[in-house]
Amino acid sequence: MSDGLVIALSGGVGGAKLALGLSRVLPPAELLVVANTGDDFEHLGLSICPDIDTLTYVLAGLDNPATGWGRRDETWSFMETIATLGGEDWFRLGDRDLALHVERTRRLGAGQTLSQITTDMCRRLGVRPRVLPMSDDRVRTRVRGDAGWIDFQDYFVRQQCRPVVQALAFDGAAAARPQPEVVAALGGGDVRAVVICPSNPFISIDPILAVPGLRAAIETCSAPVVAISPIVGGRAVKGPTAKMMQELGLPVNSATVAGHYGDLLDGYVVDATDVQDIRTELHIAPTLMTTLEDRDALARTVLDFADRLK
Ligand code: FO1
Repeated sequence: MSDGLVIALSGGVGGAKLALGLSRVLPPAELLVVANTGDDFEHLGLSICPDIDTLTYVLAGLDNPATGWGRRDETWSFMETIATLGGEDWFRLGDRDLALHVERTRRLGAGQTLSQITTDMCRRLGVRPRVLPMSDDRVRTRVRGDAGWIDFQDYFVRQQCRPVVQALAFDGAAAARPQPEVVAALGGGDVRAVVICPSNPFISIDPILAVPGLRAAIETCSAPVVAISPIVGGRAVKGPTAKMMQELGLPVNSATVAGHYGDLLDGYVVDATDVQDIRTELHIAPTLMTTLEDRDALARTVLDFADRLK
């Protein structure tokens, strides 16, 4: 008997860690991971989808533990060679990783959707839970910094998050159609929980919620919606979340993130080091995921908490 479907919204490295825990404690048919595609971009003529790929590699056990992105046992001949030719080498594409981008670009050109390609790549790499993009349409996160609007990967990788963030935009989101299987799953009667992974709310989760219909489908979904705070002890576990919150004039704590999600949440999991007065039903648990056991433990905690909220 199925306990119902868990639908997880995930961005980059932090989201993939919890998605891995969920994939290890749930049967594959009971997990659907919805990936942010706002970080996607075209580079060296290739379609790069960093958050889909991080999820795919992590769930396949092929991820690079040193970086959190890209593949393990990677070699860098392509990057070294392109640098000697005067090509762009600020965004590091490993040789093995490169094959995925080349093949995805070919298939997109041949008319396949990003969902079809992702599903097939996951199957070929041995990923059993469903991983789907938030939309098959183009959405691009843009960052307004000191020198005006720039593309997300320019901000994140090329400029190493140095620009002071004044605003964020998700180009194309207003016209994007939500991934149909995701909408159908959210509207289905057998959803156990919607889990908002401990990803950056502003750049990883907001693009998903900006796709017309997705936020409403989550709001009307009969299952509890549980988020995990990405803030531990007043700091972000990884990435620019804390810096970005400061620059946007927001206090760096879990309450700010809960307030940002607002009425969407039925429950919120926070670390004991970051408990504030929060309107949502709280569960206090260790949220730092260093080991594989931490990922499994947090996944179980989130599911138990969601089951109690039902
Ligand atoms: N992140 C970096 O900080 N530097 C890189 O050179 C880099 C290359 C890269 C290649 C493929 C891929 O799928 C991801 C890659 N990332 C890199 C990570 C990625 O840009 C960010 O972690 C996400 O967009 C944020 O979620």
